[in-house]
Amino acid sequence: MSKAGGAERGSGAGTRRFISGVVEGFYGRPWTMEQRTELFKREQKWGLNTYLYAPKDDYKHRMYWRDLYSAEEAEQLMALISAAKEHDVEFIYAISPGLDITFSNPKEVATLKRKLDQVREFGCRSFSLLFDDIETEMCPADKQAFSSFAHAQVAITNDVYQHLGEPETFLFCPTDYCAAFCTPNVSQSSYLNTVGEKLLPGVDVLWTGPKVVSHHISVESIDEVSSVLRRAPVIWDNIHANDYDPQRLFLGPYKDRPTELIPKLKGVLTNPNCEFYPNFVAIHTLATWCKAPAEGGQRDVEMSDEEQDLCYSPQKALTLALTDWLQEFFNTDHPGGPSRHPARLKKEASDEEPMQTDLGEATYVPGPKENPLYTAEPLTLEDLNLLSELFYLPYEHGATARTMLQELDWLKNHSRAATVQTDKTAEWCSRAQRFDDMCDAVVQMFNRLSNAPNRNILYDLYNYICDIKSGVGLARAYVKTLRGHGQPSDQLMNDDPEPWGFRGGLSGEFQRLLPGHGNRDLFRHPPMTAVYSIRPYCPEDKGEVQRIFREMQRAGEGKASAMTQPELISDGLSAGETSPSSQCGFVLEDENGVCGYALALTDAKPAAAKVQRVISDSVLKDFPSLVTMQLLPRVTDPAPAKRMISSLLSSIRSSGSRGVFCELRQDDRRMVDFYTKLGSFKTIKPAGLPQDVLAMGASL
Ligand code: GDL
Repeated sequence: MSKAGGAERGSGAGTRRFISGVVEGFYGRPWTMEQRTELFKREQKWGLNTYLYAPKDDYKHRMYWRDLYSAEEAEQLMALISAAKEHDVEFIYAISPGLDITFSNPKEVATLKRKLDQVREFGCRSFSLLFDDIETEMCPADKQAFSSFAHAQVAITNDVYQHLGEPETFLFCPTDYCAAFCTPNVSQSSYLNTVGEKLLPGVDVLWTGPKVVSHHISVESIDEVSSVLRRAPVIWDNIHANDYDPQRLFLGPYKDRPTELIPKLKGVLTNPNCEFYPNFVAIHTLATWCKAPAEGGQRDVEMSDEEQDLCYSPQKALTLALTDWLQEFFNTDHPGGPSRHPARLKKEASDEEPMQTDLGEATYVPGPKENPLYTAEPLTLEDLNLLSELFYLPYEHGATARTMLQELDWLKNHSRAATVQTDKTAEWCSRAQRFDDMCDAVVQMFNRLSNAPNRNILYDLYNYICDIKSGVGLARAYVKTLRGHGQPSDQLMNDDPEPWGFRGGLSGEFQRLLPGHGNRDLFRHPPMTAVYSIRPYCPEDKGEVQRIFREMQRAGEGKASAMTQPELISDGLSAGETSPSSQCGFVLEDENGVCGYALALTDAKPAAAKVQRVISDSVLKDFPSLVTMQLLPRVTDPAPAKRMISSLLSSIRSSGSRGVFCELRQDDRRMVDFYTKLGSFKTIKPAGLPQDVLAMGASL
């Protein structure tokens, strides 16, 4: 076999080769037989040597693991196994019996052996037993027969391994397959220690690193797990897996795994995106990583960043991958592609010569006063670079994505400069223009991708690029509104937005309701001085809320020219005389305790009556609910308060209310500013409002 640089070396075993390639191990729609065959071709071309067949939602791999393959399925599997052989790729057949197997029942063991015997008859010589993502509690029969879950799994694995004649490649995936799952930790995990001790030495163990989706995999972490397992692990890498979030796709390079790991591992298999075609980058860059010279240049111990890996540069590997991938987009050798390519691409289009279709007919040529034919601009390497940067890696956005987020954040925080002449106005305008240009590049990339001849790649990418185009469109419209250039249709906060103005569906709504929403965004705001948490208000908070209310009232009195401050409808709520409506209270805490609150009454009428305020029915019809919020001066960051009020507004909306209003003392600039900046609150002028009081309302 002609193996790549990384393929022949390995875990100190000398002659045993380094397993490198792909595990089809994700949840969701498995790849087709054609796609897998295509994968083998690519693996061979790029010097990868292994494919692990483990599609979670393939019936007979996991849920119905006992069922033998039908004649038709057998034929397909046999063809696949021979295709792998043809391309020098080792086909490993994995089975996941852990959902319901009774380990202690000999019939179950016999069924498992029978199933693997059948696959062996198809020509397969390498196997794997997977025990990931299963219940760890054993059934009573197994509890009686085995001293632990690890003992049960190891017994059946050793038995099957021997039954199959101790194949050269046999992989075991433990239930605790990453450090985060080990109790109390890797070295003291009794589960892993049992596996290390009892599993026959010819069986290799899969490991995903510190976490299920590991950001970094360090040499030390591999040394630690290898010593417990008593063998070098095979990494099952979920760095490019996207089956856990339908809005994400990973087109960044293989990264944050130092190449010094190579001699310490038995192999690396990547479990990539569910969509087959966009995995070009994931697999191509892994292949580049595997080829990194075994003995790189001298490393400077001070250099810890992965870019300092002298043997492998993620950025260079990415450029190599994207350059090759670009060619694929022009490939029409598949059903559904245009037949006239490349003649219809702009550059090649000729005005004079009628073009020939595959059928040899002359194509339509518009006359002088007729519509010109639609011409597609060809996709460029820059487009693919941008695409990769927008869909980079699970813990990192690409450079352009980071810049766009930073710029939008800056434009938002300095929006006053857009409407009022300040020393920042010129800078604001030029940065707004730059942001708009970046958004435009995303739209242009979308257009060129949508016109690319290879429809297979496009269709796999389509939902993602559509989503990012809309997301960027919203941001662009928002910047225009800040400038005062927005069209009514651009307004994000209008009363009746189209559904694409509030994105994310039900799952998005759940996320926005959770207090931690946004905390883990990869783009971080300038470091916060404090860590805040928001939690629902409970009756025990009454005293603290009262205290904050009084303190802020005193501060207001100090500022106000007149000693008496006008009474607000919400004062009774803040002072604890009235309780907030059910689910309509939140408190903000920092390390020193409660530092803010947001409370609401879904029906404002009784509270208004208490302070003898008559609010007209027409106002109450649009804004039936009342909110109040207060923060101690030590809360200088507006972000947690914004999250708190948006959680409160969501709760009020869930109660069926159409709108809310708040009353503010006119000299309370901080709160007036806060509500104004939220964007959703507008000043309203109900009759009978005391002179120094301002009311603001928001529709829900
Ligand atoms: C997992 C699953 C895998 C899934 C991945 C990402 C392993 C060993 N098992 O835990 O099937 O695709 O997470 O969601 O990684």
